[in-house]
Amino acid sequence: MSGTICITGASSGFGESCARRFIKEGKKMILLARRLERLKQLQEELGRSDHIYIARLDVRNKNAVKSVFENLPKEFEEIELLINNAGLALGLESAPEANLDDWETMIDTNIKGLIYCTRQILPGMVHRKKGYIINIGSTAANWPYPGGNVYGATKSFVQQFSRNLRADLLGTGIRVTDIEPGLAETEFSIVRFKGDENRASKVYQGTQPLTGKDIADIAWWLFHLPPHVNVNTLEVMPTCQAWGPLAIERK
Ligand code: NDP
Ligand code: 8X3
Repeated sequence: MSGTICITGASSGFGESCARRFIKEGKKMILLARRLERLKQLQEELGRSDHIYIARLDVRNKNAVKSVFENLPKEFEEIELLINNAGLALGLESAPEANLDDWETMIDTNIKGLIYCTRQILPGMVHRKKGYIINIGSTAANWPYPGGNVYGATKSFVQQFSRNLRADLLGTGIRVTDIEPGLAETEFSIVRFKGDENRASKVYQGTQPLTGKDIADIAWWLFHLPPHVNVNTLEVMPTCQAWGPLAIERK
């Protein structure tokens, strides 16, 4: 089958699981992340090196994003599915104490990196009148929590950008979905807590969180829905997660 599947942030978590899920499609795949060694290992393990193009990419670097997509080998050029997954949370401090550099990194990665990749692949998709963009948002876009401040706000951007893409792409046949996962065990919390694995593991203690495979299965299912069906937003939590009451300050 023709068409290439491109996954950003494929070196761990959801992105890596999507690579493992989508390799079974027999399609070509582009796997991008900063940790090239991880991508090489994954490419070797998946055993289809002729089908998999890997490249080191920091999505925050606009010129690097342009260069990667403009210099793809010819046989990988026709991207049919872009999974905009690269992203991160940094810190859980409340706004007055949060690190401004962390805030900027989240904005640069989750918002700017995502729009750079999207803008780069859109003209080709529009030209071919075929394509699917799956953005990885978060429940944090919908449900504020203490310390979520800028992370949640970046995911609200992803949600609204996804909807606005739908508005702009009407008539092109291109589909857009924002998958919004809740608690999921990946390297997410290790990154959030800057390598503190003990603190990260406590986030999942006593729970059955979502896994990378769960999200990959959902992405795969979305991709295989008939072309006339567009799921706009798909919010998913583990069964062990739900909403709490609104917080009230009592004197
Ligand atoms: P992981 O930390 O396991 O994976 C994050 C991936 O993003 C890695 O492959 C990492 O690769 C990549 N990445 C981070 N920064 C950059 C960058 N500047 N350029 C390129 N790639 C980058 O976490 P998850 O799999 O959980 O996270 C994937 C997405 O899912 C994120 O957008 C996250 O916000 C979202 N999400 C996660 C949830 C969770 O609870 N786990 C829930 C809801 C959403 P590398 O470091 O090699 O560059
Ligand atoms: C990740 C889920 O609840 O840590 O997006 O924000 S949460």
